[in-house]
Amino acid sequence: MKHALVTGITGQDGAYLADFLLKKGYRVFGTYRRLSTPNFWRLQYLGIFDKVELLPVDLLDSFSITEAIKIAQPDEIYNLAAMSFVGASFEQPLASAEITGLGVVKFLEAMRNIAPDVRFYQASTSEMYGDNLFTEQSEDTLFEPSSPYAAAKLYAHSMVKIYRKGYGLFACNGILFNHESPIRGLEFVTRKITNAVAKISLGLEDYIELGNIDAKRDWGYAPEYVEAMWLMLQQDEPDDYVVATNETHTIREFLEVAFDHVGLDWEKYIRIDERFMRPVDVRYLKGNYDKGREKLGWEPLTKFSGLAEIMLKSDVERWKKWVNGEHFPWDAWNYPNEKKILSRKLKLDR
Ligand code: NAP
Ligand code: F7E
Repeated sequence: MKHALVTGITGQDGAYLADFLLKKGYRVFGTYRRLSTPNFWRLQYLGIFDKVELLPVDLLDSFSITEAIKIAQPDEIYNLAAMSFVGASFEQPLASAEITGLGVVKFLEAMRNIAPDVRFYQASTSEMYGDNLFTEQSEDTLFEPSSPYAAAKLYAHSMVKIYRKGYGLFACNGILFNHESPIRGLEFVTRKITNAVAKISLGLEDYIELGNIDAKRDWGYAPEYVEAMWLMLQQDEPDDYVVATNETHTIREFLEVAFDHVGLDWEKYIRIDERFMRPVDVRYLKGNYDKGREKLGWEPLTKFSGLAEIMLKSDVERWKKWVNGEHFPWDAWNYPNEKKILSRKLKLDR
């Protein structure tokens, strides 16, 4: 039986990947951070909490990484752990560098020393392209990061290539464009919108506050993207691949589609708030995944409006259950309104 070690198993991709690998017959080890309040709700939501084995790892602690590799004895490592919210990386640039950048090198070094035959997947990102282009992006496009998150990811991406070339490690970068789902974190714009639209449609909220709704993103469906991660590690040679849909849409369009599903006019429920604007934003992302299609045989099936529908239906269903007093593993009911969080942008109004 193959062993997989998945970092960040409590996150969106970690949970879907664990589910995918279990169905493929893997023994799945997942790393989690010790928190004062456990956050295994995604694993519970997918019904796999009892099927995975958990190991305590913090990417700030290289000994915990080495120990996890020794215990799990993996054939494949999927490094999905990161501080993944771009907005927060402007608030915590040093933590971004330490966790999202240096954390990856701790894995590569551990592999070089004690597990050189393990196959390694690194969660790279379309954010690395930055805000310099208005044409679609491929594996050959220049990177020009526009956030501490993207800069840290580009460092990690480069180190994966260096260890692959220099030490012969089987290490791949998946340059994934935005991918969403009903278990996406609530602060990301798609889920922020579907969660709020569900509440508005049930009379539980009045409006949504957003930042730059003209930004364009290439949004796909997360359960399909984790298969591409796995496919990369099944090839004869390690390489880097773009995973995307090759479509791009504004946040404005996402609002239209989401509100359409509940029969409301989006423009009546939106407030643009300067506090949700980023110091630098990425305005245009559209991924060319020709290489992945040809070499991995991977193709996205769920596109923009189908994705919005899946997310919205699920949020409406959950809030209806909540109104009826039902309890189940879910994040939104105890999530603080973002206005509660004071930060550089979201500071006190006086
Ligand atoms: P996510 O839901 O935010 O999950 C991130 C995971 O990383 C969580 O399990 C989190 O643990 C863990 N983590 C954070 N800091 C850590 C630390 N110091 N030590 C150990 N674990 C830590 O993100 P996602 O959407 O699943 O994304 C997975 C990966 O793909 C990330 O690396 C992200 O940057 C990258 N990526 C995502 C997208 C996308 O559109 N989703 C696109 C391209 C690349 P807690 O639960 O304890 O916080
Ligand atoms: O923002 C704009 C915001 O936070 C998308 C991560 O998974 O994908 C994700 O990063 C766009 C940006 O995702 C709000 O300014 C407007 O232009 O959903 P997001 P992201 O920054 O693209 C990449 C590929 C990753 O790798 C990351 O880990 O939406 N936007 N108003 C807003 N965004 C948020 N979050 N909240 C707003 O109110």
